[in-house]
Amino acid sequence: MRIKIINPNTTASMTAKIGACARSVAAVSTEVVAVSPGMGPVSIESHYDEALAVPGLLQEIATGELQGFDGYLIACFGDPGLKAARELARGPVVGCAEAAMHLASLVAGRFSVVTTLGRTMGQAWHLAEAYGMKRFCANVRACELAVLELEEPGSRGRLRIVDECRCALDEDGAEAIVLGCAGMADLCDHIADALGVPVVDGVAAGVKLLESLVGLRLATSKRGELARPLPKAMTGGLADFSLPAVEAD
Ligand code: 2AL
Repeated sequence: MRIKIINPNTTASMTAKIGACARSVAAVSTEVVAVSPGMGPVSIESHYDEALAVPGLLQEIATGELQGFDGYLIACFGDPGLKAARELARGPVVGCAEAAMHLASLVAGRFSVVTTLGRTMGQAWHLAEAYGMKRFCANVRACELAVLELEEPGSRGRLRIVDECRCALDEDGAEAIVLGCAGMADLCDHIADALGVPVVDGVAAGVKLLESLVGLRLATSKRGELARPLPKAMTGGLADFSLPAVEAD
């Protein structure tokens, strides 16, 4: 199967890291293509960044449909544009927060999310609520690290994240950790080894969920809410996003 991982921020080094982590867990028969959109924020750590990441992300879904991908992973912990992406795609689309939270809920009574900046904690709580995962979520914690600090070799980031994860176990009663940024994917094994509890990275979780869904031939339902959006003109700078009428099969 062929899966397309879209890092909705435009930082190439993070996309390469996400692709490598995804390939390290993917089955040998799974082809993983990791991309960033051609436009958008270099990192996503506010609602404004999320909103502006979505058009480029949707372009990647639209081209992915022409390229024949079997499924898509949105590799940003805010899961930006997830429902809109599902409307465009025939195959399954998984967000890395929803993948990580669901898998964590299968291996622990309660998990804590450890994320980057404190200002992104609200979105993590919002997603936990929206996904029905709030009752498994002991806490959401921030390391006060900017996303792009994760890209700096030798930054204080790794130590800071391990410390915060340890506090989650000691203070929240968490039994597992959910990593709250796709840019933390490469730290997963190190943190799991250091702490001795399940540590769930949304990139790896998303790849394995997509392999399950595609393997079971479970595609996005095109009946109702997630049907293709209605044919419609978009105007101004969004003209390229106009949707023509599609011929009936
Ligand atoms: C993220 C993420 O996963 N990628 C990004 O640019 N921002 N999320 C986060 N909470 O920092």
